[in-house]
Amino acid sequence: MAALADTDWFVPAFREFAAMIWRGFSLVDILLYSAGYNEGGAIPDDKHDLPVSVPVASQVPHAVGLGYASQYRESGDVSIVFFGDGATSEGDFHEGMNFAAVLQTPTIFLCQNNHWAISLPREKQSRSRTLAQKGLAYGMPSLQVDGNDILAVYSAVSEAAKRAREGHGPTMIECVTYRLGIHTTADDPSKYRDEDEVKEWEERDPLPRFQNYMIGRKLLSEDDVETMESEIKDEIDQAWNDTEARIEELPGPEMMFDHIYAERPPYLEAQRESARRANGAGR
Ligand SMILES: Cc1ncc(C[n+]2csc(CCOP(=O)(O)OP(=O)(O)O)c2C)c(N)n1
Ligand SMILES: [Mg+2]
Repeated sequence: MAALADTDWFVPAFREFAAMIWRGFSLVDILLYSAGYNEGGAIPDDKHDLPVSVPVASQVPHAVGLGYASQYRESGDVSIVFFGDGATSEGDFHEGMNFAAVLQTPTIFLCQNNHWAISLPREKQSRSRTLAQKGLAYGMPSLQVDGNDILAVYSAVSEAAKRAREGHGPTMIECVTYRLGIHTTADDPSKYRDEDEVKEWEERDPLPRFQNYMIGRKLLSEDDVETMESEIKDEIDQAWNDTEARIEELPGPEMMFDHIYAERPPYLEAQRESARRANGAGR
């Protein structure tokens, strides 16, 4: 996102928290959303950001539509959409890619190939030698970059954005990376993958790698790192305290019954009341 303008359209999947922080989302909103409160996912009207999209690849056509609108209105805005290796098997991905290439929309398709779609490994996801070649098949410039090299990704996105702004259409960028952590808090990767593979990729973790690069170039000192880490830790602790305070003020699980029926049928009203009481007792 650092390579793009605030007015460009940011279309995330569910793994873009760093990009969201860059775009100005507050930690409290991010934590609130992750704790199950939609209030944390609300986007102010003047922002060119879309909310988190959980249904895999469903965000791809949205980004293409935004690019198409930008082209039609000649606003000069680029749209960028994030998705995973698993998403490249979904219909929405293929429909979006084809539409973008045919209409030459200013759209960047940013694939985070982290080698896993929950428990499904990359080699069982697709027979294609690279994921980037799927973009070539649709007729758009496509490239594979080292996704753990921050500067390589920055450079690839900058070039794609320049092409899009000059009217040369979409680009697909496959960032080759690895999901070091668990997929979600309900996941146990030890059931399906080898610890040695994880260890190998830990060596290529983009954060220490970029930090070492900056220290080597004397752009950052060990002291700076220590100060920043302690400031960030405080910021996170504060954000979590603030999030808990916000949660206290919000309705509990009974809100799942809201916004479904204009007038709630009696049996849902009873369930809602029971959820409200159970939640109150838990607090
Ligand atoms: C349409 C749809 N099918 C299944 C799921 C369940 N699901 C959530 S994430 C995920 C895997 C996604 O893999 P990938 O696209 O590689 O993204 P990653 O999580 O690795 O970043 C699946 C199958 C979903 N959210 N949406
Ligand atoms: Mg993946």
